[in-house]
Amino acid sequence: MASLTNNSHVLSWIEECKTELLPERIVWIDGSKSQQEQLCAELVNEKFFTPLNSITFPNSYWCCSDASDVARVEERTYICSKLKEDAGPTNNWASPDEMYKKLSDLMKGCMKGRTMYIIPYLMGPDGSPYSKVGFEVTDSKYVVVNMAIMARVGNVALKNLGSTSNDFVRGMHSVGQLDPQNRFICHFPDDNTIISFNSNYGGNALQGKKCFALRIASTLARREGWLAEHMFIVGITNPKGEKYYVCGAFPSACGKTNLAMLVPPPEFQKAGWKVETVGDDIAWLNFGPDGKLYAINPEAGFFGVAPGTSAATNPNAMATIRKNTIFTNTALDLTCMAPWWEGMSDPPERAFDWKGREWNPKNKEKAAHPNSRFTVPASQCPSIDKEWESAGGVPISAIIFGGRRAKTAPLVYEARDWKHGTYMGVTMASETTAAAAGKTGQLRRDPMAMLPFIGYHAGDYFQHWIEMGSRANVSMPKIFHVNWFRTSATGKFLWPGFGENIRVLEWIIGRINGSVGGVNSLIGMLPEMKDLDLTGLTISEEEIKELLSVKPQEWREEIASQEKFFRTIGKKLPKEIWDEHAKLTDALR
Ligand code: GTP
Ligand code: SPV
Ligand code: MN
Repeated sequence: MASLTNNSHVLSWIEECKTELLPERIVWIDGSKSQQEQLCAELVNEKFFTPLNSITFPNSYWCCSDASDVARVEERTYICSKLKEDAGPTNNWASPDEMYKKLSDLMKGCMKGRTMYIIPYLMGPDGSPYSKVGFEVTDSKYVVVNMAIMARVGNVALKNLGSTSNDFVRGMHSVGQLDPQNRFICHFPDDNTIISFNSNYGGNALQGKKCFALRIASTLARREGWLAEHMFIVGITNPKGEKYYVCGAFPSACGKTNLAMLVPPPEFQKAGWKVETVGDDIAWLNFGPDGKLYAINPEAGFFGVAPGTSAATNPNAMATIRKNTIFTNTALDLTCMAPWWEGMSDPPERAFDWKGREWNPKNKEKAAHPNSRFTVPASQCPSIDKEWESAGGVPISAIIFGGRRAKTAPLVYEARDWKHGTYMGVTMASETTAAAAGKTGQLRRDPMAMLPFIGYHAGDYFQHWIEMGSRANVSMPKIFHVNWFRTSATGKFLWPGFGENIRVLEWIIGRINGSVGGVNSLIGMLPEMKDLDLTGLTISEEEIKELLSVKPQEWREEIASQEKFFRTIGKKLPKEIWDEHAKLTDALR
């Protein structure tokens, strides 16, 4: 097949891939609708895709992955920088020479008899100075059709690269035999190269997402003076008609997609509150011409957690996924050929579970995998912001950190300044979820929700955050921390969450424009009960007090645990972070 570009850097790299992988056929992905439809039809013929009801879910498919290949694999994810010191204590490291050798031995000829698809892709809006180009060669049709939703693929990427530039990320991917023992997700930041093998799952295989837009991009961002972050981006309009764009870093499966599509309760809507979506997972933040921070969403689609998504919790997501959507590892409602998952609605009478087995409501096992996902174009979202593809990005007024914590962290609090806010991000902790392989519900440190995604030494990353603040000519966004997941003594969530989170966003906006009060606490500024609009909520005064409480004993345990974490970062932990830690320690004495 004729190549779609005459860029010699691209073509010579493709030749190397061919020589190494020995595919039988080459197909260039051009980004056309007809090619996408053709590939989906082939996946149906191969019985990998099941077409859904063509009236209620047109052009949508259900599929199941290999049962061992359902989440990101952090133990098998490597940062192969030249020096081990540059990968730091939070990443697995291997020397680039060794890892290239190991992978080339493993992958030699792995595409024999297979087709190699070449996916040129653009991360970021067409024509944006902040956008970047990557290529992924893959033998997975599933990866191709998902990448075509998640990124801007084909000719648009080639146009943005141009015919002479060598500035692109090189990505090689093969599903191999899906062998978990030889599964590798490897990043070579010194060469802008990604190689992943033996997985077909989202974050492992769709390289534009975590591999490029976070791990590789974070190394570029450090060098070039910007931030690549695991953040949603939303526009919030208040009753005065003022609009504020806000970013938020919550760990995997901790509520970014839900907040990005938030629908305020009716009274708030009537008053004029509105939330619009720019992105749900990744933000690239650059200083704009006026010195403020501007965010773009490098992605073009949502790869969202299915379980828990319903008309009550996230009506915008439910409306978004009614066409052109791929459902992976959900259940299939056989009565109407629609996807189904726990938390969506009453269980279907007859279904296939995520392993493709007959399932009915008497079955004790879950029908959908807890990390089952939908892949859908962002443009279909009813709440998509009109600026979501703006080349210059949207100006950011606040950054919100948020963890999943049963205790200790209050509903919301505000940092004193950028350094204190950076400390809040560095010391984030959250209970593990099904988005990564391993035990769930374990509290772990997850700085800036980036623990699995920082492409270099975490201490240097924290320093980079501090320096971004020092470099700013105008004031940096205010920083907040939220926790929707605090529980009562009986283990129930105290806060209703979802649409009701607008009440917390209202306080945050009020703090930005100076229209609402708060009270100083050990850990930062907190709202008092009177500062939050709680009308219409059935929640007791005791519960609110509990949600807003800062318990010195819990925070003493917290700082001891933070200190343990700081020791693992070692001497690269910025002095500013130690200083903030010392201030809190003193205050708790
Ligand atoms: P990734 O795509 O993995 O990065 O996840 P995410 O941060 O986008 O998380 P998402 O919004 O998909 O939410 C994950 C899970 O948390 C879902 O099961 C949601 O139903 C649940 N969740 C989201 N927001 C809230 C909330 O405000 N309160 C409660 N209790 N649960 C929530
Ligand atoms: C996450 O795990 O944070 C996700 C899904 O957003 S994945 O693309 O698999 O990384
Ligand atoms: Mn994510």
